[in-house]
Order: sequence, then structure tokens, then C-alpha cells
Amino acid sequence: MTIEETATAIKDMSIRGAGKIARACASALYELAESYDGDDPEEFMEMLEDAKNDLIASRPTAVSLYNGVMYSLKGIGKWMDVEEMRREVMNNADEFIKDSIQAVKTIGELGAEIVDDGDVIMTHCNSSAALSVIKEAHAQGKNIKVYATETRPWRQGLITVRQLAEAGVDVTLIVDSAVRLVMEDVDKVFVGADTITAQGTLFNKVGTSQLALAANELDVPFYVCTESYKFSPMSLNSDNVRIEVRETAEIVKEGEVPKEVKIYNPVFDRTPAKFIDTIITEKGGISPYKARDFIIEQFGIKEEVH
Ligand code: RUB
Repeated sequence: MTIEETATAIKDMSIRGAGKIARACASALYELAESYDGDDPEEFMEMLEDAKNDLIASRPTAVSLYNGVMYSLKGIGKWMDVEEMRREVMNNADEFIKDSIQAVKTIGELGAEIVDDGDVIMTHCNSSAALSVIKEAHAQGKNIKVYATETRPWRQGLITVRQLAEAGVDVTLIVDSAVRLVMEDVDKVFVGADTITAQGTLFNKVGTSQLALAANELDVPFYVCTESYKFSPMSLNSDNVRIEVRETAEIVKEGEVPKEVKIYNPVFDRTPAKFIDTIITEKGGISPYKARDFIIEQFGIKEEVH
């Protein structure tokens, strides 16, 4: 897919989920590098810069998208010749996609160790990383039962229940407002992530923080399953991540409510570190309070010494 097609597909949600959108961006940059047949490094650099901006602007909350784009473009500059630049982008993008797919698999294996035979699990929205854990636990022969939330307004929960049913997992669909009641029967919560900040704050599908609150009240462990590129290198001084607000037509159809009714459709929310037990990454489980150290190490950030 071209850069434009990819950005459009991400905006209109035909490609969705933080991991998938990051891989789609890397793949679009690969294609751009592969198809460039000019010989002007400056021109190519400008094309890459425009592509970067268009891709990053396509969805604002998931840092995976930013990290996937930056990884694909790392080490590129107009001092290189075009061939070198093209090769570098293609290698980087390819490496990002392969590592990302492997990371989801590893998270599944590590996370499955936490799942006990007989566990009742709740998940929200549709997260490849969270489902990797659940499917792996099931594949290991653990007898588990899963509650999946519908996840209004896009109803990504329907994708989740289809995927789990196909894997043979015992899965029950619930509406979002049933979370608190059903949590009384739940042993563990596994959700995905769009962004994790240095403060250990999780940004994920709207409603995630309600699962976290209910889990906290009932002493149900709350686990976040995430590849390391969903940690934000820009968050060292602030966890002020922009929450995407989408069109009101996603919630109600034209004429369903009086014109003077305002409609607000934020599609992600913020879950503070204190509600998270462990963040399961492909590099192991970490406390949300260690997110800052993890980011510094992961992104090789040099902190200023005062
Ligand atoms: C998807 C969502 C998922 C995370 C993680 O929201 O919130 O929990 O993106 O997904 P949307 P994954 O449907 O709006 O993209 O683990 O697959 O990266």
C-alpha cells in the first residue's frame, strides 16, 4: 500500500490496533523506498519526511505508530546516496515488522505463564498482544474462560470473540456496562496498550480505565500486554498524550437525538500506574513504576546530569 492509502486506511480504521498500524506504516515506507526510481537524495529525503508526517498524523494516540516510523527511518540522511538510503529504509522497516510479530508471540508465551488452570479472564477491545496471551494459555491446555467487552462504538469486541472462538477458547461477550458486575467472577484482566508513558500511565481503548477501577476494587490483577515500541520516548517529562476524539456519527445516526444534544466521542482513555499490576513486554514483565527506566534503556536516551 502507498503512504496515502495506508494513512487513509488507518484514519478510517480499516487498519486498526496499535501494533498493526505501526507495521502498516513500516510496510508503506518499505514500499516507498522500493519504488523510488529517482537519483536525488534531497528529493528522496523530502518524500520520506512528508511520508513520515502523513503517517504519524493518521492516528494521534498510539506511539507505536511514531516509533514504527522513526525506526524505519533511523540513520537516514541526505549525505547518503539514494541506493544506500533505499536499502537502509527497507532493512529497517523489514526488521521492525519481523521483530514486532515476534514480540507479540513472545508476549503470549511470557503472559501465559501467569495464567492458571481454571482462570476466568476479562479483556477489552481487540488487542493482538492480550489475545496472544489468552490463546497461548489455551493452547497449553489450560482450562480458561474469557469475558470480552463489546467495546462501543466500533464494537471491536466482536472481532475478539470471533478470534477466540476460532481458537477454541470458551468466550462470552458482554456489553461495556456489565464490566463491574462480571468482574466479581473474574480472576485476571489482560488488556493491550496504545501508549505507555514514563509515568507508567496506560493509554488504551476508552473503557480500559473502567476495567482497571473495577479490578482494583475487587483485588483482581490487571495486566497490560505490550510490545516495547508502545512505550513513549517523548513522555519523560509529561504523560500528556493526546486522546483521539472521533466523529459523533460513530455514536448516533442522524436524527436519533435532538440537534441541541452535544455528543463527545473520545476513543482512548488513561489508566494511571497505581491500577496496573504488571506490564508484560517481550523483554519480560515490568512494574509500571519502572516504565521510565525501561524507556531510557530501550531508546538509549541520555538524561542530563544537573
Ligand atoms: C485498539 C486498542 C488495542 C490496542 C492494542 O483500538 O485499543 O487495545 O491498540 O492492540 P483501535 P494490539 O481499535 O481504536 O485501534 O495489541 O493489537 O497492538
